[in-house]
Amino acid sequence: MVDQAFLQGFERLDLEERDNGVVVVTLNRPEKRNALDVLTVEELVRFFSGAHQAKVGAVVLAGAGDHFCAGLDLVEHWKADRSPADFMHVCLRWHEAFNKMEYGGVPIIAALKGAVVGGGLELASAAHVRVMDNTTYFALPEGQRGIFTGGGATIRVSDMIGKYRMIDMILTGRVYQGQEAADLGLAQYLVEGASMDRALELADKVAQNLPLTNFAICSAISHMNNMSGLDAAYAEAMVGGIVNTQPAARARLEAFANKTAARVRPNE
Ligand code: 1HE
Repeated sequence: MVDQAFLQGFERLDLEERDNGVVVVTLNRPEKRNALDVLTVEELVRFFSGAHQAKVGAVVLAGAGDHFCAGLDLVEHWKADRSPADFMHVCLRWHEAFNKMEYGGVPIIAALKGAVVGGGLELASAAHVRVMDNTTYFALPEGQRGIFTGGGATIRVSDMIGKYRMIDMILTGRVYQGQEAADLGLAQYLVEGASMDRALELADKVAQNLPLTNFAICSAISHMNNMSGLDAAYAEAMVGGIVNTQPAARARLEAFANKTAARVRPNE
């Protein structure tokens, strides 16, 4: 059961608890295409900093309306006429939110539709699983807007599609959609229906894994990717030592040994 007090008091995020501790987190400013203003980013920091402690089993991250997220709130940024130091601190709060997402240990499935652009793509890239549908399109319009990335695209988008494809996206404003986008790695799933339906199915499934196992998958792998191979192997042994001997796993292992657990079969 998710801590109910934790789910209260959010203005920009709509939070809805489902079965198995799944929480649907919806960016809720469709009239501005869910552009990321300061308050939204602060609420993302708050939610993802506390989600594990609050016993959130998995998150579906979505946007209200036709678009997932239009990126940085360009109007707020223009009106604020920020100094370099001010904007550096804005970016650091984005990183705080997105790092809490990637390293926080709670599985995040992004349900992508419509525009996933600029900071919206940076937000999506901090999720562990991305589901797109036929309305979804990806772009980095920063080059055309006279700005640069600031929310981790240089790291995570490069990681997903390769440095030179990311450079091309921001340099030329190239838009990716459909099968080509999925083939490049911008999403792991491309579905015919609504991305939300598949994201909910996936979240429900992963929320039934043991929480410590999910914590390791959604935290340790990212940390290990930042290490040398030698150090990552050592860290993997340590994490494996803890997770693979957890008492809660014994019943699952016993079910396999007793031939009552489901076997792994190819898809029909
Ligand atoms: C916004 C924003 C925004 C919409 N900041 N207000 N991101 C971009 O360059 C993408 C900018 N947005 C768009 O290209 C389009 O709005 C969309 C393709 C996402 C949607 O188009 P559409 O026709 O449905 O909506 P619209 O008429 O363009 O916008 C509707 C309203 O949302 C309008 O406000 P209104 O008060 O005039 O009704 C828009 O101003 C508002 N809106 N997008 C602020 N982004 C840490 S660095 C990250 C750097 C970046 O993210 S750069 C990429 C910025």
